[in-house]
Amino acid sequence: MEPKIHSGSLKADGLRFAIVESRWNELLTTKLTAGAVDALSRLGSRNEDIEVFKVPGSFELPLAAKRIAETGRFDAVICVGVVIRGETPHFEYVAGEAASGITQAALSTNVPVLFGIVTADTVEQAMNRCGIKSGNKGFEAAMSAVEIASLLGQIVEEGGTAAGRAG
Ligand code: DLZ
Repeated sequence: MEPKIHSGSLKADGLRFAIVESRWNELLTTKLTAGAVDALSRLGSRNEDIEVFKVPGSFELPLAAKRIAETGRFDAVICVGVVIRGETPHFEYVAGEAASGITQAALSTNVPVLFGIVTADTVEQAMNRCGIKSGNKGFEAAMSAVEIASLLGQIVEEGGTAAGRAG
């Protein structure tokens, strides 16, 4: 018998999403938010099921994401920000703490919190990753948000625990 495989679908209808947007490098972060909204809409989300929260900088993303996740109103929280090494003397702190804080926010709330932060060496590199030329990290994070929210929705406790079945 083949193992049962669970994987998330790319259907966003019926799911609710929060986008947390850093205002630092706002010309670019608004493009990430637009990319995320575009992805969610293409996957079936309605605008009334998407809310955007703005924070001052990427360092503030994790706390806001955690509080938003704790409300229980959203199936996933998508964080978007842009941190540019050449312009940020304490780049490692801002980018590193944002990354580990986002992980903690997800693990402590059991709500997916997505990393849609562009970390780049230069403004030009950052622009390229915000949809100015091709890829958009907000779009990618939103796609992942739909998939992981769908997968988590499939994980239900069936037939007791493994320990219980083992007797
Ligand atoms: C202070 C700062 C700097 C220098 N650079 C960035 C950046 O490139 N991207 C970003 O999102 N935020 C930056 N910040 C702001 C910090 O994230 C934070 O908002 C402040 O340090 C206040 O806590």
